[in-house]
Amino acid sequence: DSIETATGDGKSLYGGTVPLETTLSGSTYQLKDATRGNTYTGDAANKTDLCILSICFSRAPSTVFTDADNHWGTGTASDRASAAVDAQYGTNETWDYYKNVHGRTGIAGDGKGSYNRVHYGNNYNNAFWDDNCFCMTYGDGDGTTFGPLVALDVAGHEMSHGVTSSTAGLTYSGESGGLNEATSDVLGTLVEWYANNPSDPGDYLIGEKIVRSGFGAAALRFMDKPSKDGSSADYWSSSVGNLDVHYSSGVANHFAYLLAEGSGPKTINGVSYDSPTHNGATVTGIGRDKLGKIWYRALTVYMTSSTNYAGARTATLNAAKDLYGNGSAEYNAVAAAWTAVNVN
Ligand code: ASN
Ligand code: ZN
Ligand code: CA
Repeated sequence: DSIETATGDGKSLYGGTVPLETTLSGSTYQLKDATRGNTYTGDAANKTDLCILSICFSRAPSTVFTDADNHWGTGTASDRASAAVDAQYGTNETWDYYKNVHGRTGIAGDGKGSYNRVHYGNNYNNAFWDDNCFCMTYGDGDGTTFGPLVALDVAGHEMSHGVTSSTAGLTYSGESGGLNEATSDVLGTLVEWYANNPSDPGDYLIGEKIVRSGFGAAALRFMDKPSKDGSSADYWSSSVGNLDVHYSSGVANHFAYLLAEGSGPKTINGVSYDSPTHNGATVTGIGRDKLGKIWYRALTVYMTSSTNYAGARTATLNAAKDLYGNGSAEYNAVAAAWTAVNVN
């Protein structure tokens, strides 16, 4: 059979109708993108992996989605292909963000694509990146607390765990674990902004598309004021490393928001933020693009597996020095934003 690349489209759950690069094999289209390292999306058929630590005795399938006319999904969860459209779109935007903004081709930077599995397990309320399969896995959610976990910021968050693994390798506990989680929140959020999708516009909320009324909050996490989730830290203290990594991340998420947008009230894309600061410090924002440049360089050049919050301050200052110069407005803003979250 002949194999060729084709351009189709899909009706997603969260991002409207999106373009998709697919593979025509004989007379059947596959949800597989040769322009992005053969990244594909498969159906896990509601099965789960059986793994103990990183050794897997069996794995849920990843049967590639196929379609007859290259128009994928219906935009509703009644159709198994719709979540697949979101997942494939999420890998596209994440691939494009890293390639076009940071010059990084693929999660590992080697041009290699990853793959996605959707419909993992039953009512599964999570999504995760796995370095071993170099793949993404998405649950459908239980419908009460979470819907299908295939939103753009979740895709960007999870795949950024793969980037962290192949660069700084931040250990997933203590302060380095918080920095690992924050790296995924910051870069996942920048993927969402990069995609510029009117159905899922950029914001500083994590998971706003996937939470349902039973969750009891508008999002999983809030970068402008992390304590809004009831558990995350707004400021560094000597005990922050004892928190779960999804809560110790708050300090760096807060830093990132302040560095991009500055302190004080602000409404962006219809969402209101009011970021507090330690001891009432003020920060003048330098914008999202420079935040991304500084964080990515800090992650890939200066951070190591054991970097803590004090080390993150130094790493981002070094990155800002390289990119914009010692004593530049950007360098000074990095210092001010860390001081504003009590990292001195
Ligand atoms: N969704 C979770 C996260 O990325 C799963 C995990 O890998 N810890 O933080
Ligand atoms: Zn994470
Ligand atoms: Ca978001």
